Amino acid sequence: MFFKSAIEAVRRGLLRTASAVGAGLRSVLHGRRLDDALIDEVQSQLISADVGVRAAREIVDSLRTEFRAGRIDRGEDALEHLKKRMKERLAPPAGKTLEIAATTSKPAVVLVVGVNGVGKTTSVAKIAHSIRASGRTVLLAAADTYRAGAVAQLGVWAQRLGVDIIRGATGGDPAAVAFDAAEAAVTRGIDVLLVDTAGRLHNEENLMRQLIKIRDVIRRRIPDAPHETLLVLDATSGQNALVQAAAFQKAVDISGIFLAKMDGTARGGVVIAIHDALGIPVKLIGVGESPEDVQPFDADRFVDAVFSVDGATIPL
Ligand SMILES: Nc1nc2c(ncn2[C@@H]2O[C@H](COP(=O)(O)OP(=O)(O)O)[C@@H](O)[C@H]2O)c(=O)[nH]1
Ligand SMILES: [Mg+2]
Repeated sequence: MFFKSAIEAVRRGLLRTASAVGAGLRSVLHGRRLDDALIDEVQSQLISADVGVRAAREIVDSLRTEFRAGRIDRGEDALEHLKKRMKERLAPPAGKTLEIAATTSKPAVVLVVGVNGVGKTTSVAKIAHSIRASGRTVLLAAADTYRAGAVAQLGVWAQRLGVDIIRGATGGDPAAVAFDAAEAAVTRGIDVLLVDTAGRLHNEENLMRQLIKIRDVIRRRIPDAPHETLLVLDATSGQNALVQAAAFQKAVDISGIFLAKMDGTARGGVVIAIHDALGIPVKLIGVGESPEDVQPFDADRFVDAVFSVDGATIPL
């Protein structure tokens, strides 16, 4: 597989969500017989895990239908039904991996966008690490020239990971950095160019305009780029992530979501809300601060993990 992840990371990463959602539902349903009040409790559990009100209602409605039709009566069967419904809801377009895994064009370009502090730079490092681990070459472009320290932060990762980086001065033109990086990636025969960007400018309009400019400038050198435009969202920010996604989607075509900080939240159900509201696939999840702490998002595995009793039985 493209992204190798340690079993430990999976367990650790989804532990909070698993104990909140899985254990929560289990404690509500285990050994019980269904009734309307119990079904309402299931709905509250789902909403508090940030599954989203609409998704929670629809999932629970289907449970109620099964119950009223006499097809589901035991809590255990209700749990199985909930698992099945969640997996269905997360079926494609979620769960596809990065386009660059398949593309043959070289260099493949990944543009990474998102608001300040969501985890863009860390996610760039994680992707770089995975690509390196698969034996391909990486070049980083430090196109966040706005925030003091941002270029240096990516520089530290580049050094730690042993990959090259193209950078400009803080306050410099990020589009110029992106163009230089595209040029360098072509002439050096690099496999994958990862472009880190700013998350905040003087205002949102400026930010979006800058992202469009970065994209267009890369296209001058690599016409079919970017092959992937990844929006990084912070899983702990709950429904606010949806608002951000809508704004970025309007400006630049988002091809996938990198959902960072899944390890820091009991509300991993936001994956379902994002998938429902946006129809953009969640491709990767971040489960920690180290370069290894990344996993491809897989709907079945995610739901199984969330429902596992204590995180110890998460299947890989
Ligand atoms: N726990 C955890 N922390 C993360 C994850 N991704 C990023 N962070 C942390 O979030 C903070 C902001 O990350 P950064 O990459 O600088 O965000 P950026 O402003 O979007 O580039 C840093 O302290 C990171 O270590 C993650 O998946 N899990
Ligand atoms: Mg950054």
